[in-house]
Amino acid sequence: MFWYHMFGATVGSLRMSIYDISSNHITSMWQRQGSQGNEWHMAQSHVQLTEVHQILIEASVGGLSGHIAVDDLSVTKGACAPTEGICDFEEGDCGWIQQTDDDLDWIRVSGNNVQSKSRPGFDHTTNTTNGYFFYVESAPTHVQGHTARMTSPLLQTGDAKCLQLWYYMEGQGTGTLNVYQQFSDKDRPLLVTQSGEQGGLWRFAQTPLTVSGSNYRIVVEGITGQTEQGVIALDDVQFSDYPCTASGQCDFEVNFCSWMNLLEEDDADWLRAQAGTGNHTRPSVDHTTNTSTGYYLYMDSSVGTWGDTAMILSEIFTPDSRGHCFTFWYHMYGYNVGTLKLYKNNRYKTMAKKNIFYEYVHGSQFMETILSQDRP
Ligand SMILES: [Ca+2]
Ligand SMILES: [Ca+2]
Ligand SMILES: [Ca+2]
Ligand SMILES: [Ca+2]
Repeated sequence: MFWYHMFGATVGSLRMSIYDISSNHITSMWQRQGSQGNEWHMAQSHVQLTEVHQILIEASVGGLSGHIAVDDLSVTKGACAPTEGICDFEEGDCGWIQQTDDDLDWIRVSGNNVQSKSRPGFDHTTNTTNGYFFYVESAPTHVQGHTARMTSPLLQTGDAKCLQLWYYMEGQGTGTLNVYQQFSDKDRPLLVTQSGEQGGLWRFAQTPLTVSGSNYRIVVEGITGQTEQGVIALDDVQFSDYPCTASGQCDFEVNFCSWMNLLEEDDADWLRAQAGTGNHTRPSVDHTTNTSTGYYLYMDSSVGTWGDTAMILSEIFTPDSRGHCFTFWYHMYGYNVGTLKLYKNNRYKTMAKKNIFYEYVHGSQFMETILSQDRP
């Protein structure tokens, strides 16, 4: 276990590996890339090796701006203490049970023992090929519409207000992921549903849980699609005491909500920081609280080269016949400040094929726009 602090526009990456002394072999156990916020985070990894080994902590520099710090490293015997309310599937199935009245099972695997071509190479927790997740694979005896269901341990109504999870759906003809809240009295509302290819990255989903009624289990259902290439995977399921934030909404006071920095497609990261900690070109108060203690996201344009980009990506919004209104507040100030762009991205395509939806160059007033339908 150790604590780490990674912050900056071009912060680079941090990796923990196991070095097997006798075979000279290095195995990655945990990895983070890009800014992780201006705060300390804990990382832990359960290492089970029979050979004598050492732990390597490796930082690589991403550019001119940023730092990586580690502190309070410790090694204790036995498994890591579970974090309450979170199941990362690293130590086991967390008491989730495979159903037998269906066609297939969810299988707990790590990236390096999945055979299927379309697959998450990395899990979401550790970001390495050694981290575990659950997935449904329909090959080799593919039949469209076959289901795999697994259920959570029994939960007391009101224990959790929000269910958060990360899913991965990739491959031509990927099927459907459904998440239900199955009450003891047979009522079974559908909480989350996604179908088809979702762009080959871990996606965030969250849903409010009904807090009255009988006790319940969460049911996660994978349904195979048109072809055997499709894969559906699940990781980092969390039951939260706090209500879910509204879909797409974020004031950045606590974290990034469901927004995430892109790591491969751009040059730098958006940084989340307290207003009062900045230099003269950053706003001295945030918009939510109008105080210097409020938080916002910013891009540090004083580093890097002209034309560098930093992108954050939202969760997926389901089409609505009335459309969606997307509203945000922005502040652009300074000499040669650059450009702020808003894109509507078709989730079936890569970011390289994104459509420019709205572009604004300079100013600091309120901006409001209507997002059109995003049907495949
Ligand atoms: Ca995991
Ligand atoms: Ca089954
Ligand atoms: Ca704020
Ligand atoms: Ca980035």
